[in-house]
Amino acid sequence: MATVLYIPKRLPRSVALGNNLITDANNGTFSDVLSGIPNTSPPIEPYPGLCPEFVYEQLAEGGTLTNDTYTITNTMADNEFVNGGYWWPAADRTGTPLSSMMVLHAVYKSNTSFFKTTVPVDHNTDYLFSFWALNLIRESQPNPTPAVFKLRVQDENGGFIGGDITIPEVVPPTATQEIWYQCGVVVNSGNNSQLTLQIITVNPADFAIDNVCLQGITGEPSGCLGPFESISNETQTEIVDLDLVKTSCPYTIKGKDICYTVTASNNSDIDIERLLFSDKLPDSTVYVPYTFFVDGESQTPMMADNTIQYLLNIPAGESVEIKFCVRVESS
Ligand SMILES: [Ca+2]
Repeated sequence: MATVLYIPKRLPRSVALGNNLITDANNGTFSDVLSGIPNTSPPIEPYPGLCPEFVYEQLAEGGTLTNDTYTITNTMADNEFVNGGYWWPAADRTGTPLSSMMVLHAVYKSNTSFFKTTVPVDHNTDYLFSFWALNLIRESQPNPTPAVFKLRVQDENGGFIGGDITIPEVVPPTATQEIWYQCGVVVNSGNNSQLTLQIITVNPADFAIDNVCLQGITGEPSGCLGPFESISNETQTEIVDLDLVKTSCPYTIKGKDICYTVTASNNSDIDIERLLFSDKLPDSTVYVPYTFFVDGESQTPMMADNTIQYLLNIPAGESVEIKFCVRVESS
């Protein structure tokens, strides 16, 4: 039987990051909007064109957002969503009312772009695109959903470069407190002198984002994209070295089920947390419920577009074994 080997996505272990090249939305910080006025937002869309696929809505004092809208505000606290226990109260990434954030009520709208910006770049250079995200939905709510993002890249002529790039970090609904997570992915500029970047929300979710950033990275040439450790400060990041090996076992085919074993090895000396395992299932197959195991423990993966997804924690130098089965659909 065929053994599928995934070529590991390798990035330098340690790289230096340049300045933020994004200038829209006040360098991706939203910090020039209504500083000092909590729980409200401007009556007029402050950054026209930034979020073309959602309707801008003013957040009035004590008010909430209607479906499929977004707003720019410095705090999300004293309103019906928060007071009703659906959303976390939240301040922007700086934790002060002196800067704002983008808040999206997107729980009824998935696979939609919500942040679009065009940035000048150097040719054939690796860039780290990153942003901070907070899942507004409390885990105690019915069907809390993780926020999952992709990055869409267009060249200077408007042509799309490859497919949407899944951002490895998934932002889960949280149980005891609101949490901002930094998310991002590395892209190479190729022969382009500018790139148009869009963040896509994949799952239905309500979330806030802040501090959107595109930074050149220097270090060993990688020319690729892949998982990396969240940045701990503005200038340095650690990037992990990860191997993925996937096999299908010829002895576990029962009827029309095919079972896979995936081993993810963390070859670095950094513990990996919340790494998104993502595997698109073969055509004409579906995931067999209750067959997903991580290191022998039954777990429930996420499914989107027939892609199986699960968040992994892999200590430094260790491996995690994932098993699951798919069923060939009868034609
Ligand atoms: Ca901000």
